[in-house]
Amino acid sequence: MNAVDLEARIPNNVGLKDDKKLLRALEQWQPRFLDWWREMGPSDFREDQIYLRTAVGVGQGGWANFDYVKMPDYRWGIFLAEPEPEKKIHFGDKLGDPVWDAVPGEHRNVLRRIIVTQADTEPASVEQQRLLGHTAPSLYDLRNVFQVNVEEGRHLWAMVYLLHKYFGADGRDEAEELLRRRSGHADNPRILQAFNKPTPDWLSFFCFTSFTDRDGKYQLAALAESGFYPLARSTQFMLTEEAHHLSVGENGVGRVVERTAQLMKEGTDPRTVGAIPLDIIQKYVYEWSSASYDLFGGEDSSNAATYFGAGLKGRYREGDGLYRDPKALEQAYTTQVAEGTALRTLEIPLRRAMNALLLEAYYADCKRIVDRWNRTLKRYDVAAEVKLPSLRFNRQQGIHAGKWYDPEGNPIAQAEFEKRRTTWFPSAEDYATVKSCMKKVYEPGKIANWIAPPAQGINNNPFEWEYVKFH
Ligand code: BYC
Ligand code: FE
Ligand code: FE
Repeated sequence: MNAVDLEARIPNNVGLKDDKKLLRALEQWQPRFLDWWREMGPSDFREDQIYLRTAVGVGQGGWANFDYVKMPDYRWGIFLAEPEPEKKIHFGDKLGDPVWDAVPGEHRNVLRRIIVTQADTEPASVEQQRLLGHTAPSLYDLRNVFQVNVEEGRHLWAMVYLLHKYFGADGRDEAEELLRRRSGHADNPRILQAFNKPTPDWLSFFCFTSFTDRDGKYQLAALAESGFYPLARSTQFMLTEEAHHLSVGENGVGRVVERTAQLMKEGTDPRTVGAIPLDIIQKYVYEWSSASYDLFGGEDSSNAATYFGAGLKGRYREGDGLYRDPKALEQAYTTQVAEGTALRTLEIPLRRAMNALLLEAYYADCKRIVDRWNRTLKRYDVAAEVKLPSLRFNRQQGIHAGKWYDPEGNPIAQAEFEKRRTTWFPSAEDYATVKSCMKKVYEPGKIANWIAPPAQGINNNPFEWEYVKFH
């Protein structure tokens, strides 16, 4: 294990100074990353002091060091979690072999592809959130979106390091492409669909960090099991940062729900006071959760079987001994799919169902946060609940793509789906309503009327703390 080198131009614990060729390549990529950040990162706010967390080490506490920084001066670094000695591959066909510290030739292409797909989501999310600073509901929230942005930038660094170090000229080309694709661009979009969706307002942002970042958690967790050890160690460290992004989402939607519930209890129509009615919150949840389900790929996937068999991508918490068959050759996964307007049972050999298993673990986690939002509604005596749609609802990938279901997962006719579309998804008018609520509040301790203050501030500071100091 290398010590953390914080003084280097690229802070790292991967011994960059001893690998001159790699160091030179990354130092050439660095100014292009900064150009991309200036062009596509948060618009404005470059000269402002943001109360940010920066990694200074990978040990306990080392990754949570807080200080005021100007975003372009943030120290994007390359950090791998500590290796375990004599680590073995713990699933798939290579079960029991030592983990790889180099890329096995036969898996080079698939591994590169997984890493590029993972990498691509990181800058994409920064691009999607680019304008949000201008409408932040409080300084606390403003600081949070910037924290998420700089860390997604660091996640890009984490993947670009792997591409440069292990994939030669191809890896360097991919690293360039990562700075060229653009979220939502007609000709050169980001790879996965949810990362091309506009995120025009803070309710979208909170839904994104609730549901889409949560896909990130589950994908990273699956990669943290990888037999390609540098990838596993890299994603293990990314997960420490990811927890904050998820709490921003879960608490963010929770605070919107709370404000709406307060108003409903008082008998005030949220629309009349610049807040967001519950039916619009529900539509956003339908929209972002179902778009995020698609990020798991198909439920029946030969790619997924290959990744698992090769020991590249495991199940959620595969290493914790939760599964009785580490080769996943014995069982089948049973699910249901529409046939006309009925459901029929479908059996998928377990290895091919790895995406479906990960999606189920993710779904249970989403259910937990929605239940929490519903407890808030109940606390304010609001009878209505927010519903998490079925995994079959509104899918563009996998076994349900091209089929039609209502949010409960009942098969319906396409015409019926189209007819009810505007009752399930935000309309132009709904977006306009939300947009009309988005007015910036930059005074410490003040907050917009559509959202409740957080229960806690950052790093034991109160909500009233000056999380952003404008220049
Ligand atoms: N959109 O066998 P299939 C995060 C393609 S988020 C477009 O069913 P597979 C973050 C697929 O590529 C986590 N295309 O699925 C969050 C394949 O193409 P080919 C990001 C899609 O391959 C917030 C075909 O359809 N990380 O970190 O097993 C902020 C059939 O695919 C989509 C990863 O995703 C889609 N939604 O699984 C910041 C991990 N789904 O081969 C960051 C790396 C599938 O026919 N990626 N396709 O040309 C993977 O492990 C896999 O690529 C996927 C897809 C899970 C995405
Ligand atoms: Fe990330
Ligand atoms: Fe994230």
